[in-house]
Parts: sequence; structure tokens; C-alpha cells
Amino acid sequence: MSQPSESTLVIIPTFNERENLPGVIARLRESEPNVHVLVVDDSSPDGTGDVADDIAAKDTAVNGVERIFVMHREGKGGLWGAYRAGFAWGLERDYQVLCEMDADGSHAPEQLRLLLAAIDEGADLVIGSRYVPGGKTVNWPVSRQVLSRGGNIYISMALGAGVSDITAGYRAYRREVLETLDLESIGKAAYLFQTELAWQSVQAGFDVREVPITFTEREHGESKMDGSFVKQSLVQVTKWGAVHRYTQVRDIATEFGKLGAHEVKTRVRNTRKKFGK
Ligand SMILES: Nc1nc2c(ncn2[C@@H]2O[C@H](COP(=O)(O)OP(=O)(O)OP(=O)(O)O)[C@@H](O)[C@H]2O)c(=O)[nH]1
Ligand SMILES: [Mg+2]
Repeated sequence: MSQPSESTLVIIPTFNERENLPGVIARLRESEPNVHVLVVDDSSPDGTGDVADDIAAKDTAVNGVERIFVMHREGKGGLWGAYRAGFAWGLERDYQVLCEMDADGSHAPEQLRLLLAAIDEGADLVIGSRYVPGGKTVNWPVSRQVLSRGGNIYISMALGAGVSDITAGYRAYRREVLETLDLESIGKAAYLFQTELAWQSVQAGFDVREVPITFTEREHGESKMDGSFVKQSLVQVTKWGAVHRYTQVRDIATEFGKLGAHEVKTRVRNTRKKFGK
């Protein structure tokens, strides 16, 4: 039987990545020649969209099948907007596995096979993780390491999702996951869509796994990261965790209640029997 990874689309969102994108696609072509690529560019002012069109035009079709596609969107619509559009595009075209990969070289294309192997072994969502044994970060300032690691530890305690690097963005999804989740409801809290996707997948009972990756900080281009969203994100995650725990406690209490009622009924019945009533 054929493996799901034989039908894989890698979605690469870009905003001002003209220096980085060609290298990332070349590395991906070299290490995974059979995967298809969709670049989702939000009208990058630096002309990344044209660079992507050029790469797609020059890529040699295998048996007449195109492998590199470019979606041009008008204006900067954010990373989640780009992924949503990319997922919809890929689901419509029947890809079995849809992957997320940054264009800045942080996600090594050579490690995609680790994610795909886990999918073929039965996982529904695979997260390339910096925080499982064997995972690493390279060239990351200590301040960002602390922020990222601390954020993940906090989220992990608040949600109890069992995922060490729930904010990470190097991922492979089986199409069923994206078809099942309520994508409409995701992404309302800025920057948290990755966490939400993984959290909803866990809650829906999907097999979510992590594989260790080496995350390398971008060499070219500007970082869009600033600390201002951290507090906002943590407050939101705390709310989700509280709602989840409340629901759990309520369900447990209901079950205990039922058990208690059963226990009382049985006792009453036994007492009646004993006294012959
Ligand atoms: N299409 C699209 N892509 C975006 C947008 N914002 C970011 N990206 C891309 O999303 C990926 C991740 O963004 P990054 O800027 O690397 O975010 P980060 O990894 O948190 O921060 P740095 O690497 O430190 O800049 C990159 O490929 C970006 O080019 C957007 O609004 N639209
Ligand atoms: Mg980056």
C-alpha cells in the first residue's frame, strides 16, 4: 500500500524573504524531490512573489507534473491567514499530508523526512520540536530561548496537552486533522494559532507526536518577533486551561454524583431487603 507521505504538500508562507526562499526551496528539492511546494506570498514589498514565480517556472516538471506553486495574496494578512489559504488550496487538491515550513531557514528541509516518517508510522500531527530529547536551537539569543522555553512550560502546565513544543511551526498534518478541526474558530488570539491547532488536535483525540529538530535562527531579513504579545498570549492560554479544567472537574463531579446516587440507591435497596420491606 502507498504511504500518505507520497502525497505531500509543503506550504511556505513568505513576507519579505527574497534572500532566504531560493535556498530553502533548493534544499527541499534536493532532500525531498517528490513533495510539492506551495509558496503563499502576501505581496512582499521586496519582490519575494516574483522570485517564487521564477523558481516555479524553472522547476522541471517530473512526468509533466508541476511541483512548485505560488499563491499571491493582496496585502499582509498574517501567518495564520496564509496557512489557512494554503490548507484550503491543498485540501481541494487532495493532498494527503500538508506541512508547515518557514521560509527563513529555521526549519531545515533536510529534517522534513523525520516528520513524514512519523506520519507514515501512524501519527496524525507531527511537530518538529526543540524541546524533546535531541531537539536543539542554534544562534538563538538567550532572551528568546528563555521566552520560548518558559512559554512552552507554562502552556504545558496550563493546558496539560502533553506537548513540549506546542508553539512550534514546523509541522506535518494528515488531511483528516485539518478537515476535522474547526479552523473558523482558530486564530482569534494573535500568535496563538499553532498552539490552538495542536491543542484542538489533542482534544479531538488525534495522535499528536513530536520529533526532535534543530531550529536555526534566520540569517537574513528582519525578525518580526517582539515581546508585547507574550503576556496577552499567556492570559489567553490560562483561560483555555481554566475552561478545560472546569469542564473536566464538572464531568468528574457529575460522574461522582451518579456513582453516589447509585451507591445510595443500592444501600436503600439492601436495607429494604434486610428488613424484608
Ligand atoms: N504570507 C505571509 N507570510 C508571513 C507573514 N508573516 C510572517 N510570514 C512568514 O512566516 C514565516 C515565519 O515568520 P518569521 O518572521 O520567521 O517569524 P518568527 O520565526 O517568529 O521570527 P523571526 O524568525 O525571528 O523573524 C516566515 O516564512 C515569514 O516570511 C504574513 O503576514 N504573510
Ligand atoms: Mg523565523
